[in-house]
Amino acid sequence: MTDATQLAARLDDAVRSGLPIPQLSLETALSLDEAYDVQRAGVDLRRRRGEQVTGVKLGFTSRAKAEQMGVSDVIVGVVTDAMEIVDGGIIDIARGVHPRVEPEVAFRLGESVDPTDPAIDLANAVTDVAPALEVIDSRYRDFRFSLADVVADNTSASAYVIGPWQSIDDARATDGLAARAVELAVDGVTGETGSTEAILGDPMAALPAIQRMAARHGHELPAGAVLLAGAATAALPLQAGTTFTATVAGLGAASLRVAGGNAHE
Ligand code: OOG
Ligand code: MG
Repeated sequence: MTDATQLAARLDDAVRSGLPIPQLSLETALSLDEAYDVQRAGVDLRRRRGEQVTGVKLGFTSRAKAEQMGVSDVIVGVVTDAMEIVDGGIIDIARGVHPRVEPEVAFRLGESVDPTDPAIDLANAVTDVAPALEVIDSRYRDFRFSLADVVADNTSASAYVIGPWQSIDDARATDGLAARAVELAVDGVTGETGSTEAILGDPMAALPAIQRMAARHGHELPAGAVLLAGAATAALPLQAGTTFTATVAGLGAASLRVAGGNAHE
């Protein structure tokens, strides 16, 4: 077994047990490229269990998020069908370590794209856009990590909810996607507010970033893939018995009901 496979197995055990582990970087010097190898090995484990990759996600596209977590670089991770929850669906937090939720913007690809092809502009392959919620759940104790740690941990990806899709052309025709108000509400009460501008100045800017990162780190971008552009506000801890709703002005809302007892940490 390679180191990457071993490290990925430790993270995968933490996902499945809900029990946090110490940061890998405390014991193993991990470069960013090695961290992406660990991420890939973890996704391979999921694939072998029958999960299918549904898309990719960007992390730390917003300054509020980067400051919340004390890091400064954009990162990319992978989402699978096992992480997808229908809009208005239920998540059981008893399964998680210390899950948090954040409001996002999601894109959908109408055709498959080779990110390494310099002639391709990923934005031209996007057909739809939607409001979304992402559940992040670091497998590290106290939700603390270095950039390499969080990359190895598949960027804390845990679950996601996509609200109603609408045509990207229609959505952009009315005022573009930048500077749209974003709200994360808890049982209908405003929790966090922000703007889509927090996502690299304009969520459309997430697309070249995804293309660049996917090319560099070997992520695939097939037709139908979901692209999560990153959070527009800081994340809130999931609480059992509550409903979280992300609303993006002009795009609508995505919501998630939280069931279960306490998370593990
Ligand atoms: C890493 C994931 C960051 C985002 O939208 O910025 C992320 C984390 O905060 O644990 O998903
Ligand atoms: Mg996110």
